[in-house]
Amino acid sequence: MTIQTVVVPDLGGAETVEVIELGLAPGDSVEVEDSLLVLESDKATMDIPSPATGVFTKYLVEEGATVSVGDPIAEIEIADEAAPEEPQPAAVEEATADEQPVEAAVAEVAASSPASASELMVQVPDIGNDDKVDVIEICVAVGDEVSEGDTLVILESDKATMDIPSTHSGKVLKIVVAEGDKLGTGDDVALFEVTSEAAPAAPAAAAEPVPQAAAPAPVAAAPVAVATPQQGSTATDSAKEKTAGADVYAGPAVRLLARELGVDLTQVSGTGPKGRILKDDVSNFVKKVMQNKDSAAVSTAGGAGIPPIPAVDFSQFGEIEEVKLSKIQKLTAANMQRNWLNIPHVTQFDDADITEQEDFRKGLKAEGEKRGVRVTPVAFLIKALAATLQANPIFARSMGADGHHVVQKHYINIGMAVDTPRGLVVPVIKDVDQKGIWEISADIMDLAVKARDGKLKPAEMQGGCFTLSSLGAIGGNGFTPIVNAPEVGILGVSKSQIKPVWNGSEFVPRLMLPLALSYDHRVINGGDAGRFMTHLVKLLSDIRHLAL
Ligand code: CAO
Repeated sequence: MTIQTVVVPDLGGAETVEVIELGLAPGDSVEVEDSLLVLESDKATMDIPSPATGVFTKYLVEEGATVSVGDPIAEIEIADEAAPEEPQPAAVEEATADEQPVEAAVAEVAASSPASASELMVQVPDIGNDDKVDVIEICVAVGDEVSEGDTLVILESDKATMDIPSTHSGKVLKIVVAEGDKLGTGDDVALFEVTSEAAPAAPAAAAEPVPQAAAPAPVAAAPVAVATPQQGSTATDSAKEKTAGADVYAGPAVRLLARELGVDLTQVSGTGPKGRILKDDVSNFVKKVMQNKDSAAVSTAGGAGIPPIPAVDFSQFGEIEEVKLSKIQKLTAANMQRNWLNIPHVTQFDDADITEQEDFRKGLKAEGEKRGVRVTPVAFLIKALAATLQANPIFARSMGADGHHVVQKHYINIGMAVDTPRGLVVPVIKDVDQKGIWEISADIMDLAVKARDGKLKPAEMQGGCFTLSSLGAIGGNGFTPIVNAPEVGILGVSKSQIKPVWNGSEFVPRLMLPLALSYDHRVINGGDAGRFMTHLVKLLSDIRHLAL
């Protein structure tokens, strides 16, 4: 085994840098290219990768120390066959001699292919890698005036994130790459109208050289640079808005982790020096998101820019206890929030005169007892809803997922909200249009019992076209139900009451049933809802129409 000392590599122009992150513990295994520590200048942050596979032994610096090129920073133990033949300093020299500031490389390549006397095509410099790498961010837009050194695009390989800076000041005429494209050394990036004094043919001196992500050297692999927030990024505000991620202050290892986990780094708060995002910040962000997802039912986190509801310590006001939510309650809360936020709701109200219907229903009591079926107003509501849906099929539609089409259902299945000790469930009565009041009443009883006993099968809660939520047995004058997406309509029914109704010559006592129809205004217009409600009220007020 050989102990190998890792030294600070060429810093691409910076004289000294600060040690800002020491992430390994003695005994940690490292693969070649794994990040050993992170250095930071006032322009860039650099992951220092391990030059070989082995075991990390110790750091030779402390966090916060200032180091310069050639300073020993860490030791790793590597198998003898993996040790480089050359002693380390030579290897470093070799590595740094091979390195070339990116800007100079860009200038050279660009100078070789000017598009016209004042136009310049900026190309990818030697990225020390034969493979093409991903364009992860475009940091400028056509028409932007950019200054020399501004980041044009950010490339990312599985080892490094690289800012490709502009070699000249000027105006962006054309961007010839898109996010997700793969680029290699010498590929075109953007066409410029050059306004800087330096002619394209004369490569500009590298004013702010950015260290190049070169191929790993035997001992001191080239650092990988990432712009700090203060760095050059002086592209126009419009470009910044489009590419907010370009302003994110994070090292390549963190960016890679974020990309692997699908984390948008602009959403992550950095806890490192100067707000730098650390791996822990990304992990904590993911944990928080997963916890919110898990308990989405009670999420108080703000979504879509909505400020979160502040957490309050209620115990300061008196005795409290935490009551766990059931799975159904959590699901219901998540679904309600989803439906409320996604659907533009409108609720329309009316009263149906059910005086005669109630007389008829009460007259069915004796036969119902013989049949073992209890007929409640809910059975008439469901029967009337089926006929109303047939007459107004727009309410049996669902919005297509792409927003470009709706789905028209040619079956009539009606969901019925059931209040249970574990929470709200919605079993579905199938093919209601083909059933009579007795059959519907039997279905209501059967499904309500199963719902309260927690014995509903998933298939019994699927396939609804429309939902009925009846609070009639409980009470209330009215409420605005939330649409049960992907359905587009729901009827809320409150408690019937005797009310004085003007019959043209006098007030007469009538049994009035309060109805509230909520609908998805993306699919249903007020006129559609008005026709639906009028039809329903007519059927409920004179159930003879149901037989027609
Ligand atoms: N007005 C006045 N009385 C009504 C009524 C109304 N709109 N609807 C039902 N009733 C009466 C019935 O006449 C019956 O009384 P009688 O036995 O004296 O005739 C009694 O209430 C029946 O109540 P029920 O609840 O046992 O049966 P139901 O068929 O009316 O309702 C069901 C079944 C499953 C819809 C209901 O039990 C239920 O769970 N409702 C709650 C739905 C809910 O929670 N909605 C909110 C969802 S959003 O949070």
